[in-house]
Amino acid sequence: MRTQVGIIGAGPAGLLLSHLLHLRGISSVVLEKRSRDYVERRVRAGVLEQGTVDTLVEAGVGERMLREGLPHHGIELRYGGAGHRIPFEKLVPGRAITVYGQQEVVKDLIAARLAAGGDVRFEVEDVAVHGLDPASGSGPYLTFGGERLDCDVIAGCDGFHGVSRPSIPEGVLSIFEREYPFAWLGILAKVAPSSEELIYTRTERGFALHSMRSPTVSRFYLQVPADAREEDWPDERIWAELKVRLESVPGFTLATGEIMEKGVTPMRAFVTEPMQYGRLYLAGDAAHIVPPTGAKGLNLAVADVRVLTEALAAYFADGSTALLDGYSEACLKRVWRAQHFSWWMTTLLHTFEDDDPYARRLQLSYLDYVTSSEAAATTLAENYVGLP
Ligand code: FAS
Ligand code: PHB
Repeated sequence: MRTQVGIIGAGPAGLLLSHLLHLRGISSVVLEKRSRDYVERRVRAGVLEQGTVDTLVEAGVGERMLREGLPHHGIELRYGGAGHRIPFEKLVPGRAITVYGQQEVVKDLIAARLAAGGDVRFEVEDVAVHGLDPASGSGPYLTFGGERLDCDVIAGCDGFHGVSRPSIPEGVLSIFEREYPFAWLGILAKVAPSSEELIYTRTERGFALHSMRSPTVSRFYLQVPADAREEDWPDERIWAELKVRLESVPGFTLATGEIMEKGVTPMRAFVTEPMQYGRLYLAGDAAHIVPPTGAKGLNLAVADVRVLTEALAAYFADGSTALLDGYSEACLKRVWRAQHFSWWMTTLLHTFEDDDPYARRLQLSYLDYVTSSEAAATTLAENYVGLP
């Protein structure tokens, strides 16, 4: 078999890349190790930047998102017994975020690819990358389940635990990473949101986030110890802790309901430089991870794919490699901005056990500044809705 672009992974990065390439008349094959049902049910991110919304709409896959997504024109920072709204409409007029579950984006993209006759293969086993070294003479190709797919280019969209990044020879990549001393327990609950807003809460007991997926489904996150396991958190304990942390302002009552899904996500930051080797290009979580406090993970994947699509379109149009050669540099500028913003939001709002009293006062002073200075609040707002 041969295709122009062999794509490993049917997450947001791989599926969007396949769709955008199709719109440019470029063929691809997507190889996914999990089942379609699994990837369509996997609950993860929920916040789409303005740029991501625009990309999906321009690519003709935004219709259901526009119908069912929840536009948000601000967020609330809650700490010290009070709530403070960060008003996007005032600070960054015309730009907002849309709450629309990542699994919904994945469903929309899979539907679009299959409707267009796209070649997306699920439950593919043992994908391996070959021929990256020009000296091999074979050109790049993928093997899987006893088959071989010859490609002009390979896109590694297989997430943090994928096979593409490890297929790059030792010594080529520089890795930058940070492990945080806590994790997030994510909860999906069949209960109406208790507020219109996303509420980021800092308390001495730890961080909590109130988000949502629809008028009847809420999404919550709790800062938990780095080694926490789901079984440590029965539903009663989850609701009790969410109440303590979120009901920290007068008049706010947290509605509870049936918990449909819970999962622990480690809090880590990771960047690989460069994001390419030979004719292999890494996009999304295969290349970088951010702590989800800044809601950047999914949006960075989309941004990488936009850059890669333009580079591949130029390459297949007339063989020019300038954009492909500059792929990493073009992506990493935005990646590092998102890394910093995600680190900034995480350190601003989480409780660090080894923080001394002085550090905690600094944190509270910074929160006072962000919620009282228009300049400081604009810094948060323009990064949160996504830089152009
Ligand atoms: P993905 O990991 O989504 O997709 C990679 C795909 O490749 C997967 O379908 C995988 O099955 C497949 N794959 C892996 N190895 C393979 C192989 N060897 N062969 C074939 N296929 C292979 N971001 C936020 O902004 N907010 C959040 O709240 C948030 N929560 C998260 C919770 C969890 C548990 C995780 C893991 C991530 C979370 N993220 C969050 C980040 C997340 O949304 C990612 O940024 C986003 O999924 C990136 O998309 P992809 O790069 O496509 O990677
Ligand atoms: C979510 O709704 O899943 C969500 C919202 C904001 C974040 C992270 C996740 O910062």
